[in-house]
Amino acid sequence: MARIEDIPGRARVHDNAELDEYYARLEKVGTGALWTVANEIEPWYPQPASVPMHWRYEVMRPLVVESASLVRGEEAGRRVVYLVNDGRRDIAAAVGLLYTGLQIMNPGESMTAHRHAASALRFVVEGTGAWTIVDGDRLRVGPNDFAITPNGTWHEHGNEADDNFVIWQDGLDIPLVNALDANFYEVHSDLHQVPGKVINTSILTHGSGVLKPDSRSWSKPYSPLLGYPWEQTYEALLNLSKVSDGTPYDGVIMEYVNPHTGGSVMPTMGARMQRLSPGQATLAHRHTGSVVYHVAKGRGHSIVGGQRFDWKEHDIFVVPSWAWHEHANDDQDNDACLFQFNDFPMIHSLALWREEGMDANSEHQDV
Ligand code: GTQ
Repeated sequence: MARIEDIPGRARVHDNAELDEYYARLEKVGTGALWTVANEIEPWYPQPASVPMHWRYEVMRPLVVESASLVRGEEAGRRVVYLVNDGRRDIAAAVGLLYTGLQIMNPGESMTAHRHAASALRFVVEGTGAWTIVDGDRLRVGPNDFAITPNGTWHEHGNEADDNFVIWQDGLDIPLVNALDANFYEVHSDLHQVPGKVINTSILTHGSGVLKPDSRSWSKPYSPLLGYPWEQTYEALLNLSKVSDGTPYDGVIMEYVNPHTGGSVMPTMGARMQRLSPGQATLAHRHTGSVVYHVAKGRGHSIVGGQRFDWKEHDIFVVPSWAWHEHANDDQDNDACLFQFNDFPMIHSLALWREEGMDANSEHQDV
């Protein structure tokens, strides 16, 4: 049944018996009449299948911990509880075309090396001892550190601690790469890489924050810096907070960058960290692009598409494309930090970015 919009310029053909019979003949030869679907496939504004969702860490954590004794990492490949958007069960997306999950590694455990066309990133939630090896570079990561595994890089990871497990959040563009029919997957022929002798080579080479090495040292389309430590990130936010309240919609927000170009860490996904000072509340805005948030620090709430999410440390919530959203730090004494990853680099590179903001005098957001 065509959705009729009785507006000049929109499809407004009323079906009748003659047309129905014509549509049946079109269908038989693998075709259709555009005017029966036009209003649906060309909406006035984005109509995400994804809905705003909030996953509480206190609910997820026991289930994630349970998986550590239910399945062996070696058999699971990676032991992950992934987050499913109610509107995107079909493609394993948390929002839009982004996948996310919580991965747990037992003390002393390691996973096998593999690579794929999808890009991956990690945000460490708890535990010491986590490491990854990305194209031979062994990287150590701790709580609130951010790390990347760009598409096509060999990667494997593990936990070298004796007494605690590691939980980190994975973020991947799997649904995107599958939607583009461009996914490939390979298991490393030796199951493991032989890492270089120096740990954190990429940080030592590219992570000074102010100096970049000789420009011929990097030519790949993603950041040469594989790890972004929390201490450096938080210090940058605190410093910026001394001179600015940030943007009206996000507070103090900074992007993790490719230090070689100043651009996003990977071509498909970007990541940011934002700081809301005690009691700070932002104005609502909306934009194209999908966002997965992780509460790195503090407690507060966000209103996303008219739904209120009261969040605290390690909760995850998502903002679908074009949904109004605003954030508030509900603690009057302590700051709050939200980590996010998003599909903005892709949206920008395809010239699809659009943004609208409420001004301070507007009524509260409508959906
Ligand atoms: O570590 O590359 O959560 O390939 C899901 C698929 C993590 C990974 C996931 C993956 C990975």
